[in-house]
Amino acid sequence: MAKRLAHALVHGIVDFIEADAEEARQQYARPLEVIEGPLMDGMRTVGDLFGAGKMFLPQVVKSARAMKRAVAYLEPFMAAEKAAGGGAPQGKVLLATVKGDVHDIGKNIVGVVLGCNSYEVIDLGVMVHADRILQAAIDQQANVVGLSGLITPSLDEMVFVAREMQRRGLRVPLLIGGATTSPQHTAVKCAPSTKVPRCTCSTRPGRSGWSRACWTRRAAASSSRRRARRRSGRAGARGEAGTPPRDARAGAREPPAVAWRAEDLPQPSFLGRRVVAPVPLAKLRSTSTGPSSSTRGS
Ligand code: B12
Repeated sequence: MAKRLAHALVHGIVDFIEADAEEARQQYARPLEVIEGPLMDGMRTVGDLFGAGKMFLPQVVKSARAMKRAVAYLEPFMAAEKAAGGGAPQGKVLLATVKGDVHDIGKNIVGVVLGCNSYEVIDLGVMVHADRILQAAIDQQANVVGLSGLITPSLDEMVFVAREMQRRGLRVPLLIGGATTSPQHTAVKCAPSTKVPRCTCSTRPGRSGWSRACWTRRAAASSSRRRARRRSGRAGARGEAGTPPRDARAGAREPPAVAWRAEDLPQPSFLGRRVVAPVPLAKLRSTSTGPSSSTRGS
């Protein structure tokens, strides 16, 4: 069954995806485990093939469609779990894929899981500017802001959103997620940019339990544990930091001594400006939007 699902995702075949998702659902304890298990594994394969140049964008679009169809099939089962469990409203979560990024499959899953855990979810969609995210969080009185992003430039955009939260005095927990995000990036780049009660990264909702840990009531309780972890310098590794790990902070105060004269420093091939011409505008644009083009702050 897992192989059939992976095959359907890789080849973008939707004909049997619902039947296979149903078979998987019966084998797993919870519908979310089907998403987190065989479906995510399938998408990882798609990502690897795409990364290796063995799949192309139109094919990945078809894969995304198949994945969305499988998730849509499983959604009512997750909703039924929620209905059976009841549960008091837990608060409002504002979700958005950050500016410049179109990936939304993961964010949508997060929204469904949160909804099933009695959160009210406001989903702003994809390619959302920081300003719109923050204004909506203020207007809607969100208890948590959740950012999704899968391409490298989104990492910088998330830092920007964190800084803007700080500048605008928005003090609600910030949840960060998406395939390229990491606890390390969140701890070292996002968390120090803002003083929100909690700044956490999660790429595995089912397993890391963020859906239970993100609301403000618990954020206060967890902050003392977080402080203790910060003191022990382990916070960065876990991605639950309000400040960077101890080593990074120590490094910021006391830069390491480098014996420049003794270092074997390579010489650049030239110094100064070099004009590269003619470069067609279209080529420049395609180069500058590529995922590896963002080096700001990394
Ligand atoms: C499907 C896909 C697409 C589809 C997206 C369709 C859609 N509607 O989402 C399409 C074809 C449009 C696409 C386009 C591009 N893609 Co793409 N894409 C993928 C692919 C194969 C799968 C992504 C996916 O849906 N995974 C399944 C979901 C469920 O996983 P997830 O998003 O990680 O979400 C989970 C967690 O991360 C977490 N999570 C996610 N969001 C959030 C938010 C919060 C708050 C929390 C708590 C948790 C959380 O929970 C989810 C469930 O567990 C990945 C490869 C990969 N392995 O990730 C490449 C990948 C992300 N894409 C990539 C690239 C390069 C691109 C393009 C730039 C290609 C191009 N040349 O145009 C464009 C980007 C355009 C843009 N400006 O955004 C690269 C990114 C590399 C990088 N580091 O920058 C990847 C990694 C592929 C690769 N190996 O090269 N892509």
